[in-house]
Amino acid sequence: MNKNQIQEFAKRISGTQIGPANERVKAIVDRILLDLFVLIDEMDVTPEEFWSACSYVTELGKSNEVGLLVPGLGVEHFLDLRQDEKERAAGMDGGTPRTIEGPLYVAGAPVCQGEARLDDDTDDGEILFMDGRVLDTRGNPVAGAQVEVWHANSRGNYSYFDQSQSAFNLRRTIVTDAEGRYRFRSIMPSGYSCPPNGPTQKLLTLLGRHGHRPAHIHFFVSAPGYRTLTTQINIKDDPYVHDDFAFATRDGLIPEVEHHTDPTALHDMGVNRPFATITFDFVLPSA
Ligand code: MBD
Ligand code: FE
Repeated sequence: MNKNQIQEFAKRISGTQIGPANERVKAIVDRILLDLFVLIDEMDVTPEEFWSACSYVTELGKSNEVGLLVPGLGVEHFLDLRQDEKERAAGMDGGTPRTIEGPLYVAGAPVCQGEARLDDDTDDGEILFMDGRVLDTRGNPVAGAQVEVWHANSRGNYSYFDQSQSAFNLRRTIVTDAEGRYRFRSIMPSGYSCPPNGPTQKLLTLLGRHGHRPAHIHFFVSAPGYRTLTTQINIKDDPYVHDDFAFATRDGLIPEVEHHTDPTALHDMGVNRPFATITFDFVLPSA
């Protein structure tokens, strides 16, 4: 088929409207179909290939992995890059870099004032103490900000999705104190890997790719009058820190990690095994 015939065909499909449409939805669907027809034609996609792709999408949905493939294909990071660009153009940039939410947030975690313990004491991974402040772009503390934090356990699994963990394990909302401070005790996360037999890993393998993320901790940081920040920090020592299948690692999101083994340090922190510390401030631009 030539390009004209394909365009005429796409117009015919688009022209079958018999009542009011949602114009935005219609414009997007029309465009997707035109691009799909062109792709099928130019790449000579066979019916077998096409139906195999349909089965794949069905399997992706049934396995609840749409939200996993989207970051894996770089699409979620692409949305971040566009958001950054829009904010730069509007002169609303600055602050801690945003990065993808991913598919594993769960609303409704317990709310704590100033500090929290995130783990339920069943994980024997390295103890982690993290602290810092929420600041505005002038460096003033933001008191009463909400720091929502969630991360994987030492096996790389998230509570709720991993039913062997207690409810809201490694998930809390911490409200900053008068100096804008938050702090928590938890367990050092391990990196996440896509389910090895799931559809996301299946496609990644066809693309010659791995499905690993470096160890990371997610945050939503919000306060009235400020732009809500969705971000993550990455754990510096992780071999995948610059090789994330979800493309979420960014400069400014890889804090130093200190590992403490000295008995005096353990005693001072009231723990009986080695621990790590991370300090990280979040900077929120005004809304
Ligand atoms: C994760 O933990 C994650 O953060 C993303 C983006 C994708 C898969 C698992
Ligand atoms: Fe994650």
